[in-house]
Amino acid sequence: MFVKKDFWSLLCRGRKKKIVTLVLILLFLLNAMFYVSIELYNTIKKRTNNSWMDSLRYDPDSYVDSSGMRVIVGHYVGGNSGGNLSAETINSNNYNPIKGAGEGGRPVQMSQREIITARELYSLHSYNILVSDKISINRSLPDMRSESCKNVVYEIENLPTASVIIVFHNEAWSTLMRTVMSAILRSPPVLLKEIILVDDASDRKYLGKELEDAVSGLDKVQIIRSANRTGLVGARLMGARAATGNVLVFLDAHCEVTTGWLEPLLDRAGSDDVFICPHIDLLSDDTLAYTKSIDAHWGAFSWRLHFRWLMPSNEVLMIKAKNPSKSYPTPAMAGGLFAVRKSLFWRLGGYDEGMVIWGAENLELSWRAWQCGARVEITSCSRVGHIFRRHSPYKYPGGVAKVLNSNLARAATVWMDEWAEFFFKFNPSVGNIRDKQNVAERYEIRKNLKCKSFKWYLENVWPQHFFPTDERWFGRIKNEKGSCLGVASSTPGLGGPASGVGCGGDLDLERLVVYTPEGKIMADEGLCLEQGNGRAVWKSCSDSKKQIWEQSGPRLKTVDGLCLSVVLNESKDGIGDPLTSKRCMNDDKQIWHFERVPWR
Ligand code: LR7
Ligand code: MN
Repeated sequence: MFVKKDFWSLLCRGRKKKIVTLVLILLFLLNAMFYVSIELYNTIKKRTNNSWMDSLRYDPDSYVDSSGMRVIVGHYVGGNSGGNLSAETINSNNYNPIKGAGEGGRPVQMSQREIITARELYSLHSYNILVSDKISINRSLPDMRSESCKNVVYEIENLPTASVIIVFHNEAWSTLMRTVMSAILRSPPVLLKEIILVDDASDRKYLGKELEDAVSGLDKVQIIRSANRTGLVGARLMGARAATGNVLVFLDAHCEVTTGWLEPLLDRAGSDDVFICPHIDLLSDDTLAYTKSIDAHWGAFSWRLHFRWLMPSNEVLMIKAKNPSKSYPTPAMAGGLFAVRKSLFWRLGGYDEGMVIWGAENLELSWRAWQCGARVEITSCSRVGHIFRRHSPYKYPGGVAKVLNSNLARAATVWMDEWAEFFFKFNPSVGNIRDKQNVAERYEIRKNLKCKSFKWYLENVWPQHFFPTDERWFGRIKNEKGSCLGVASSTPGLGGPASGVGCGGDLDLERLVVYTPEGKIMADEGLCLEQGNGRAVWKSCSDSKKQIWEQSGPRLKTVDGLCLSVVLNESKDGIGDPLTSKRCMNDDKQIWHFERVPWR
């Protein structure tokens, strides 16, 4: 047997042994140094290649979809709230407005030196605080309303009054105050009953006395403080309990409202059982420029219950074209910006107090509203800018996943019926904790209000949805050659050219599709397989005939009678190879196997 001792005796004896050991150690050290320097070189190279904003901007959950619609993050990766910044930096307010900066909603440019500082400070709030601090809290903004909105005349004396509720946790002083000032400057005084700031246990020093001093001169503004970090639901409920106006108007703490924002909200909230949302424009996280967001959008959600902006239904597009100042329905709201009659808010059960910190309350509220007899709508006549952040800057006690999953589990359990089973089945990390949620009180609300089913919601509020149902086939569609239909993982939700993908397991949502009775092949994120010019593509589902695939034995035929085919390039199985429709032939590449997977 060859043991360690033999090895050494083979190599050397006595003094020689010491020399060999030394040489070995030296070699090891040299090797280690070599690797460290390679790593260092790579990091430096990476840094110089990407501009700093690029590296910060990357987020697989936010993208522009094929129709040009910006699909927004509904799912967060926690940030590092300041990283290595000193306590002094974190706790100080450096608001120092420069005359003219950001006026009219224009972008603020920085010098080379400022860019470096801005980069260091970015993680504090996940937006450019240096730029925010240069812009006056009273800055002017453009009027983004359509002409028809500007022409609507409201009888101010007949509108209900508003309590504006702004909750915050460690928000920047300048963005918070700009939210407040924009509301004061642009709301008819008779309609603005009060502005309630709810501090969700912030620990930044400048949000203490300095904030109190700032608002003490503003007679309608008050601050309520939560002793413990509760999250936005708990904080909003504190605000709602203190409110004395007729209508509750919620805003995030990094918004800026524009001319005429309040009247359409109050008009609609006052006259119907509706949660009415403004049209949300974009405040750049980099330059704080006010940018118009795409006109035709509504809110919905993906199979994993991530909030998404999508193209609205044709009916809604028609309403908008015919009467641009009319509010229109949306399956779900983004969550932060909306108005509702105080009495309706409480009658429908306020919020689920079991929801902590962040997330899922917007879906829960949207489902509850629709299923229990109210509506959720958007009015494009009320325009509010909001800073979209790519990362959450604050801490999630217990971890992001735990917080988000428990909120999602609560919402799904109470409102989604069979689709809760679908969600839990394919998201086992949430399914595993469903039984830990005590939602008895929320069930009670559903029962007492005689709320409708989730099936009703899907069929009536969002008939364009892309979820599986009992009438729709669900599973894997696998080519004879071995690859499956699915959206390539590098472009989830983005659409684009369709290729064969690896088939994955039964829980692999990326490789599972819905096949509807009318012949649409739907993937998650509202993508449908469409025959484009010379190539099949994944595109936002629409009424286009090019999205119809008729099943004919083991073949999938377009309306023109062509057969869906995988175009083998280098591979034998078609993984990564293009899909397109071709003249039907006796060819394995056109043979598809339908492997059903139970959806719940
Ligand atoms: O623990 C917390 N306590 C708080 O008070 C966590 C947050 N907050 C405050 C926070 O300071 C902010 O003012 O709650 C507000 C919302 O938090 P954001 O700005 O981090 O949320 P968001 O804008 O990224 O996320 C959207 O989805 C959330 C789901 O829980 C909320 O519903 C947000 O209000 C909502 N924002 C919008 O709808 C604005 C439009 C953007 C979109 C999509
Ligand atoms: Mn926000």
